Amino acid sequence: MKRDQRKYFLLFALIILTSSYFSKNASGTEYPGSFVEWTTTELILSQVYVPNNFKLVNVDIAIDDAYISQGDLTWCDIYLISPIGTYAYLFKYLTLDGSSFLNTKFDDSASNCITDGVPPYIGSYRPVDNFDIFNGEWSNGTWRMAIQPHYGALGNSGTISDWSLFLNEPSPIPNFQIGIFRDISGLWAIQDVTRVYFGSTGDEAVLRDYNGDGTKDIAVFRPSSGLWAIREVTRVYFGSSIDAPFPLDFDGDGSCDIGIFRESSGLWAIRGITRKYFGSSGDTPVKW
Ligand SMILES: [Ca+2]
Ligand SMILES: [Ca+2]
Ligand SMILES: [Ca+2]
Repeated sequence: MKRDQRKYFLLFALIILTSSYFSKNASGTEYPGSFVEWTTTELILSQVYVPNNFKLVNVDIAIDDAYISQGDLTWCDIYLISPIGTYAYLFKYLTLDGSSFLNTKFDDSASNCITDGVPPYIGSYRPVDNFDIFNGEWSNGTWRMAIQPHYGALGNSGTISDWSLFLNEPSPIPNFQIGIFRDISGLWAIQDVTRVYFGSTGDEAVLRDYNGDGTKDIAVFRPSSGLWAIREVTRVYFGSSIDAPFPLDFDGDGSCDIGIFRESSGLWAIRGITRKYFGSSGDTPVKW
């Protein structure tokens, strides 16, 4: 390759590498900002409207392409303003060098601050103010990126042709159903799942998956007789009125095993698996 060709090849490789690095590090939902251009020292506000509404847990900004007149990045402040007016500086004037940003991301979790970078600031950098100040606010509304050119710059002009806000919402809470067992009537009511009668007064609810089919089985332990009644699965006698039921998948085969803890002697008895002594009178069995 000729020298020029090699130069372009290396530049091309660098672009590929940085863009793949960048896309791997982008997180959250992207809200692209619009083209911004300025030619004076007036404050510029570039707006981006976020239609979704969620509680913020992470805010990042990407400026993929910006050019500011010769060397005038030094003479700019850029800050982000949330819909309710909270603001955080990406950087302040007299702290950066050069004229451009290229695939620059402002992210609190980056290891280097933007003021430690070199033009054109490729990669992820921490803003000078932490963006976590926005966390807990609602996302919906008009966000603004404020650009304040300062007097003293050579040209006081610039463009930001590609920038985006990235917002993360909290991870959804895993689905689970709540329910009750009313022993006086034997009612099981599991919200949005089922309503059945099984068991009677004095029974203890021991809802588990006893047959390993992935669905919990409605089940009771009757201390007066040591009965384990597992609906549509089995009925066995194991334990007595001095025992606390302690059903658990002790052997790890995916189905819950019938077991008891006898507090008076510290006996653990797991049906078909083991009997051992651990603990004594007054103790409560726990699962590690
Ligand atoms: Ca972040
Ligand atoms: Ca089951
Ligand atoms: Ca098991």
